[in-house]
Order: sequence, then C-alpha cells, then structure tokens
Amino acid sequence: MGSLTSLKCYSRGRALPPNLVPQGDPGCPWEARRAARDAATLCRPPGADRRCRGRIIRTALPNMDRETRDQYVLVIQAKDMVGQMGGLSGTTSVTVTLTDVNDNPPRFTHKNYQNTVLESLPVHSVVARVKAADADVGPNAEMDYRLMDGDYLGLFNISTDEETQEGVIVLLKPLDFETKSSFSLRIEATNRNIDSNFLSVGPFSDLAVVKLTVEDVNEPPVFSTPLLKMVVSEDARMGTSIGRVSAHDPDSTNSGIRYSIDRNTDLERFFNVDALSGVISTAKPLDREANSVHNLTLLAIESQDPTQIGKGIALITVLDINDNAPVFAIDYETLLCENAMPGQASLFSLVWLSSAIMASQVQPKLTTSL
Ligand SMILES: [Ca+2]
Ligand SMILES: [Ca+2]
Ligand SMILES: [Ca+2]
Ligand SMILES: [Ca+2]
Repeated sequence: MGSLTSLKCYSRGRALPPNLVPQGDPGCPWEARRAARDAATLCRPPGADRRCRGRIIRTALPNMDRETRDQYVLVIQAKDMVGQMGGLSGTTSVTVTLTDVNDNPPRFTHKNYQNTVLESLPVHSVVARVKAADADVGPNAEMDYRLMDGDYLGLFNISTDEETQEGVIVLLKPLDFETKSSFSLRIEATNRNIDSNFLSVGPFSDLAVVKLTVEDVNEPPVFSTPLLKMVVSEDARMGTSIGRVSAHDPDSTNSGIRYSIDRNTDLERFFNVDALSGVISTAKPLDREANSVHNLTLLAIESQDPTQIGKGIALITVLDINDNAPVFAIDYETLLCENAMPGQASLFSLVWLSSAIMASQVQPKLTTSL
C-alpha cells in the first residue's frame, strides 16, 4: 500500500489550480520538471508525457458537486510488465477532497418570521435573529443582511453574526406601544462573495419579512416639563401660588394622577403641591438669606396603580427684598478736636464702608452722622 495522497480540485469540472497538482513518486527523475510543466498543462491528453504518464488523476464526469459528496477515496493499482499475466502489482489509495465554490445562493427557510417584544425592551437589545440557509461552506456561505423597508422610524439595525452567519436585528431607539405596536421589516440576505462563474444559478440573495409585535407595558406618568423653573419673592405670604406642574399617563388607559412633593427634598416643608391640580404654593415664610434656591422633586402617582410613579424637578428661586439693615463688623472710635471748624476732617481713623456687613443683596446708601 502506498502513501495516502490528498488531491483537491474544484467541483463541476473546473481546472485544477497549480498548487494542487497531484504529488507523484519523488523517485521519478522527471518529477520536478513534470510538476512544473503539468501545473500549466493539466488538461494534456493522457500519454502526452510518456515518462510519467498515468500520474495525473482527472475527473471523469463534469459537474462534480461538493454539496452532494465532498470526498472520494481512490485505490490505484500499478502493474509491471504492462499489466501482463505473471507481472507484479502494488496499490495505493488517493483521497480526493473537493473544495467548495459558491454555487448555492442563500435562501430563507421561511418567508415570514414572527416575534414579540415588550415596549420596555432596552435600547441595543436583540429583537430577532434570522438566518438564510446556504449549502456552501466558509466564505461561500458568508452573508450580508440589509433592512430593505418597514423601519421608517429608524428604530432597528441588522448586522451579521460572523460566527453563525445569522442576521441580528438590534433595537436602536426605545419602542412605544402607544405610537406603533407592530412592524413588518423586510430583510435581504446576500452572499458576501459571489462567483461570477455561477451567476446563472442565482440570484445570490433572498428576502424575508420579520413581523414584530410590540406588547404594551404599564408606564409611569411623565411630566410635561421634567425641569420646571419658578421664582417667588421671599416676602410671599403663606399659600402664595408659585406655579403649576403637569404630568400625564403615557398609556392608553390614561390613568388619573395625584401629585405630591418628595419630602426628602423639602424637609422643612416650605412648599405644598395640590394633589389634583399640581399647583405649587408656599407653606411657610421664606428667607432668601437662609436658602435662596429650593430644589424640589415632584411625584406624579397613578391613581389606579400607585406603584407607577413619575418624577419631575421644580427649581424655585427665592427673590431678594431689602429686609436687612447694614451692620458694621466692629465698633469704631473717633477723636474730634473741640475747636474743629465746620467741614474739617474729624476722623482719626478711617471708616471703611466696605467693612460693613451687607446682609442684603440690595445695596443700601450708607451715611455717617455725628
Ligand atoms: Ca458549493
Ligand atoms: Ca453560497
Ligand atoms: Ca404603555
Ligand atoms: Ca401607566
């Protein structure tokens, strides 16, 4: 039995490439030259090279198909004495492995795929996976997927899983059941490496539709303005209305809403909010010098389901009034001559007005008198 030799050739009767020339007996003195010569003349008729004839194995049938059978084990027998009776013989086996060509287009196993997702699905989540079958292997089964239509909102993207060659549809923006509850995404799969020799068995692409059904989720109320800025004078009386917040239930049930203030953000309870109207009012006297800005968290709670709570911010700025007289930081002593003339400078120490404590932002006019 001779050594096992591997011969690779293209399927469907195409010529062998030079690097796949069958390996012959290294003892043959013509082998090196023959290998170089045969690399370019593999289709030479049998017998053209009389010294090493019979060493080339050729396909006997056209249209070999790797997808039907990808390997052949040939047993080769050699006889001396030109095969006459009494001669000796030896055998060897040759394994012929067919390499692949891209002669099979991708085809979706179903024309329609169905999937259901919650509207609360996080962005970047996988929405669906689809795969076009391809009887080829390796680069000849590699696939590119495209979203053809059905995504006018730009919510989805499809890309290829390089390991499985599946089309992976990913969510790019949040879903909203109340805006759109179903999608029909038309997907195209195309072979990445198309061989122009096999265009006639194409097209090397296929279409399928992925139907996505979006399921409703009970969502918390949403404030119409998530950050509302308000101002109030620090001399505002108790019960003075400052402004109004508003929230709504985004669900189709449109549940009623009650408002409240997160008391952790208003520990001293300076403010109240009307549970039904959302009007914010003062609950006790304010002092700008003590607290010039109040950052309140407002809660909007669904009446039917108190676990559904929306949050908003009210930023309340307290406006100043002149309610603080200037106060000097220290007491100043001055000496005055008893014979001082009117208008004569009388202070032995300078009084720096800037040393007065200005508690109020309102700039008072300072005067001195004796
Ligand atoms: Ca193939
Ligand atoms: Ca293919
Ligand atoms: Ca909803
Ligand atoms: Ca809701």
